[in-house]
Amino acid sequence: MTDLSRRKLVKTGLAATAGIAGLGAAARAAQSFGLVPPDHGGIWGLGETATYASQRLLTRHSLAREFPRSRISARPLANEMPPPSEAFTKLEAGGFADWRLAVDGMVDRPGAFSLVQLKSYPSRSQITQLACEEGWSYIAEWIGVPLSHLLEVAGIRPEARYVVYSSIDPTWWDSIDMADALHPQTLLVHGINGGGLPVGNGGPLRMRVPRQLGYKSVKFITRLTVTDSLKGFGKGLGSSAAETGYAWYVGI
Ligand SMILES: Nc1nc2c(c(=O)[nH]1)N[C@H]1C(S)=C(S)[C@@H](COP(=O)(O)O)O[C@H]1N2
Ligand SMILES: [Mo]
Repeated sequence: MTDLSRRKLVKTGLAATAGIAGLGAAARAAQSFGLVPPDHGGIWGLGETATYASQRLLTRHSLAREFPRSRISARPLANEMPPPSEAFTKLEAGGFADWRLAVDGMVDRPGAFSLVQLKSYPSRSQITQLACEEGWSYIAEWIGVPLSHLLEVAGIRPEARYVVYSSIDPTWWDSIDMADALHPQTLLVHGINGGGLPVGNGGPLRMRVPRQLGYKSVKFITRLTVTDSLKGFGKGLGSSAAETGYAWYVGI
C-alpha cells in the first residue's frame, strides 16, 4: 500500500470512528486526549490532527521496518552540503573533541555531553530506511545511543511532553513527542554502516527518528531541550520545517 493511500485510510478510519460528524469531531476527540500537534492551526490543520492522532492511537507501539544487511544501499545518499559554519569547521579540525550535546529543560541533571561520553553508553544498531519527503531514500545501518537512555541519564521529569533538538545550524531544529523520544528505535547516531558518521550524513552526531520522514532526522545536533510545551520555541509550531509549510508529524 502506498503511504498516501494508507494515510487516507487511516484518516478515513478516524473520521468513521467519529461517526457522521466526521473530522471535526475527530479533532475534538484528539484534543481531549492530548493528541493535537503543535502545527494544527494552518490550512491543513484538521488533516494534520487526524493523521497524528490516528497514528498515535493505532501505531503507538509499532516499530519502523528493519532490513537485512544485504539491503544496505551501496552508497548512503548523503544530502551533501558544505560545512554549515565557521564554528563547525573549527570543531571538525579538532576532530570534534570539543563537540558537546547540551541537555536542558525539564531534567533533574542538565549537562553537556562529549562524543566520548555518548559513545561510552550502550549503543544500538539498526538497519532502517531514511526517506526524504522529496521521494528518494536509502537504507543504512545506524549506530548510536537510544535517546531514551540519555533522557534517563539526565533524569527526565514526569511533566515532560516533548524533546526539542537543534543543530549547530540554527535554521534546523525540530521536536518529537515522548512516544517517539522514548521509542527504542529513536537514536542519537554517531555511526553508520560499521564506521563513524561522515559529515555528509550529519556527523558527528545526528538524531535518527526512523518512524518519521527524513527531515525529522536532524543532523549536527548540539542541543536537546525537554519541555511540556512547544509554544516558546520559534513560532510555536514545533519545528523549523513546520514554519516553512511542512508537517510537524510525518509518520511513515
Ligand atoms: N541540520 C540539517 N539536518 C537535516 C537536513 C539539513 O539540511 N540540515 N536535511 C534533512 C532532510 S530534508 C533529509 S531528507 C535528511 C537527509 O539525510 P542524509 O543527508 O543522510 O541523506 O536530513 C535531514 N536533516
Ligand atoms: Mo528531505
